[in-house]
This record gives sequence, structure tokens and C-alpha cells, in this order.
Amino acid sequence: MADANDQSRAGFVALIGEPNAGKSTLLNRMVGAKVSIVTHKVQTTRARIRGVAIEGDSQIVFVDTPGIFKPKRRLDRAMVTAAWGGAADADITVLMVEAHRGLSEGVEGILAALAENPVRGKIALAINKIDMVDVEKLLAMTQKLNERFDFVETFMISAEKGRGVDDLRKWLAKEIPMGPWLYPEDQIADLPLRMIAAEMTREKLTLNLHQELPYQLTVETEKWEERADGSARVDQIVYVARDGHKGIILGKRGETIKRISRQSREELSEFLGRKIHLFLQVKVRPNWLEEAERYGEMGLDFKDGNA
Ligand SMILES: Nc1nc2c(ncn2[C@@H]2O[C@H](COP(=O)(O)OP(=O)(O)OP(=O)(O)O)[C@@H](O)[C@H]2O)c(=O)[nH]1
Ligand SMILES: [Mg+2]
Repeated sequence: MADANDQSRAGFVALIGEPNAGKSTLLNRMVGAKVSIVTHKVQTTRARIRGVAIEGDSQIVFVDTPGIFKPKRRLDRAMVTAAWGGAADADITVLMVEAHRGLSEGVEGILAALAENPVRGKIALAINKIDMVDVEKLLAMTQKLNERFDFVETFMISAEKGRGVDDLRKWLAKEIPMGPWLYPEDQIADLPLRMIAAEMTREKLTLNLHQELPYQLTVETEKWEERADGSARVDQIVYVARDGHKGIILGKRGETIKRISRQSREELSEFLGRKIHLFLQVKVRPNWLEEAERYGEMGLDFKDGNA
């Protein structure tokens, strides 16, 4: 640990923004490993996910959050509350805005909420996906966003391509408070393995299923059994609300679930550096979106979903 060092710094940096802004992509790049799942679809991240990065004497704890949008369901409300909760006590909050969308209605909504001072720390702006727009558009947008809100600093980045990310990390490293490190120096995430494993399967489900179905399911790791040969047997349940959904996930002769299971198993084995035997079971549970236990398993607070 770096706590023997009187130069050491440690702090929390929350990444907030609209769904799909690239928050999880940025967290993974900062950490140097895939800690948080990423898809091209909106509302991928459901709870707060902490990833740890080190820059010189600083230990930066990044907090990935669900995208902020107008919630309709209980789950949506719990997700948005979790996002704001992540920013509330962070030392620095980074608002991520998509370069090709700029000051969208959703971003306007977030800025209006930020004006009510719900967060304690400094607020910086990161315009992400700069690989998608030209420089002139970018400069005009930067100016517009800064006229609209008093950000302490603005960064132009591509989380996916890695552009501008080092500058952002170096700036964060000197802005977080002095103090001893919060995690052992080899720790990269603060999330139980069972949850990381469930998230990996949810990512593969989201990538393999169309339209609304990914929003109507949840994954839980039910059993984790260590084996003498160094491998592990992992049993997971995919909860869906309708019989028809179960059929779609299984696919013809079980082909879809086999594919999903293989993709998840391969990623989990690689992440852990050992052999994993993954067993998926799909269960129909019409009311799972209204069950407190499901929220606990997702890392959310059921009460946050109260209207
Ligand atoms: N072109 C481009 N695409 C990016 C960049 N950063 C992220 N993406 C893509 O944007 C999509 C969304 O990325 P995520 O990291 O899942 O976004 P998020 O903000 O975590 O989304 P939610 O969890 O749904 O709130 C994915 O397809 C990413 O590959 C970037 O710098 N450039
Ligand atoms: Mg995400």
C-alpha cells in the first residue's frame, strides 16, 4: 500500500451521463480490465460499479453508474437513484456527453438537476466519442456546454480509442484529496465475483437478444463450487417475466442459450485465468421486477424504485 507515502492521494470519481455515453468503456480503460459490461444498447449498467486505477501516488476509485434517463418502471427509478447516489459523495464527478449528440434533451435534464447541487465534489465535463466528429463541431459544442454550466475543466476523449484518456487520468490524480490508499494496490474492482459473473452473462444475453427482451431479464449466480482440479462450477439463473421470453432465450433446439453460455464461459474463464464450467437455467418469474430480493442481487435498493 502507498499509505507509508506522505504524497499519496486517494478519492472517488463518479462517471455520470446519459445511457450509452461510454461510462463503462471509460471505467474499463482506466482500470485496464473489463470490470463493467459494455453493449451498444442503452441502459446496460444497472448498479454502481467500482474500478480502481493507479496514477503515480494516486489511487483513483472510479464509480461507474447507470445512465440517467426519464424512468418509467421501478427498476428504472432504482437505477437512476443509484446513479445520482454514486455522484453525491464523489470527490469529483465527470459528466460524459456524446460528441455526436452534444447538448441533447437528456443532457439538458442532467444539467438542470446538477444546478440543484446534488453532488458534493467538483464537476468536470468529458466529451466522449470524439472519433465520431470533426474538430470545429467539437469546439462549438465545448463552448455551448460551458456556457450552459460552470465545469471546472473540459476534456475531449475517446474512451474506446484511448484518446485524451491519459490527460484526464493525470488531472484526476492531482485533484483527488491527499490521504492513504483505500484498496490494496493489486485490487482492480470492488464487486463480488458472483456479480461479475452474472453481469458477463447478462452482457452476452443483451448482445444476442433483440429489442426489449434484455430489459425484461436479470441474471443471478446461484452457486459457485470450487473443484479439486482448480476449476469451478458456476450455476446461474436467468429470470424472465414471460413464458415466451424463455422460449426465445433457449432458441431452436437450445441453440441460443448454448451460444450465450459459451460466450459467457469463455470470457469468465479468461478473466479468472482458470477453467469454468457454466450452467445456465432460465426461470419464468412473472413478478421479478417487483421483488426486493432481485434488487439486492443486482446491487440496487428496492426502496429506491418507489414512485
Ligand atoms: N465510437 C466510439 N464509441 C464508443 C466510445 N466509447 C464508448 N463507445 C461505444 O458506445 C457504446 C456504449 O458504451 P458503454 O460504455 O456501454 O456506455 P454506458 O455509458 O456505460 O451506457 P449505460 O450503461 O447504458 O448507461 C458501446 O457500443 C461502446 O463501444 C468512443 O470513444 N467512440
Ligand atoms: Mg454502462
